[in-house]
Amino acid sequence: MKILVTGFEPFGKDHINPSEEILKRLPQTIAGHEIVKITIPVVAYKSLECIRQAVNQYLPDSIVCLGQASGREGITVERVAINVNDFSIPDNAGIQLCNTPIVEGAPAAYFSTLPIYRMVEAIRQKGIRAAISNTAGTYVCNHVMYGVLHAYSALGIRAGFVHVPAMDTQVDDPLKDACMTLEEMVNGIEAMLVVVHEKDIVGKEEGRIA
Ligand code: PCA
Repeated sequence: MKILVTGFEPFGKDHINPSEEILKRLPQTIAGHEIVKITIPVVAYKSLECIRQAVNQYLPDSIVCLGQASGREGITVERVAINVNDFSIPDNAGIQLCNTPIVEGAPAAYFSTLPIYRMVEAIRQKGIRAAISNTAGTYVCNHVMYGVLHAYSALGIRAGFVHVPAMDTQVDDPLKDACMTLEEMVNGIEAMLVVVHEKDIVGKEEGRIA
């Protein structure tokens, strides 16, 4: 299988984005899957246009988008994207969209089509903190997740979004503030990508891990 993995440029006050740093360190092949990596801008619609070009060029079987969520303790696999742009800060083009739909007239939300429970389990099996998240926010990460699911779900391309915490080098006090080392994140994301084309865990009590 071919997996397109995306990361973001830095945004806001940060000069580095762990999602982009992870991309640089991921191998070209993981458990037989070919990994195609692209960094996308933190800009509404332009981010989606970059993904569209990459999908046309590489024809991936799945799309896994990565982004930074400062304040979160672990790697969080997103369940759902909503059809709302409501940016708390301007994007990197200086535009701050407020209460607008991402795609006019399209459904209110899309669920990830990745095996999110299986992915969380795979990360935890490496001893790395991970959980399901029920909100990708209303900024560019949610925008990208929604746009990708809207564009590609019907074509049978699996897609979803995963947030990573701030890196230890980005926070004031790594012992107190929520963060992770880049090495831990890379190990977790690598373990997670192994299972992206597996079936999800459904309908059994012991499968409830989030
Ligand atoms: N995180 C932002 C956008 C880019 C990124 O890495 C978000 O959570 O929306």
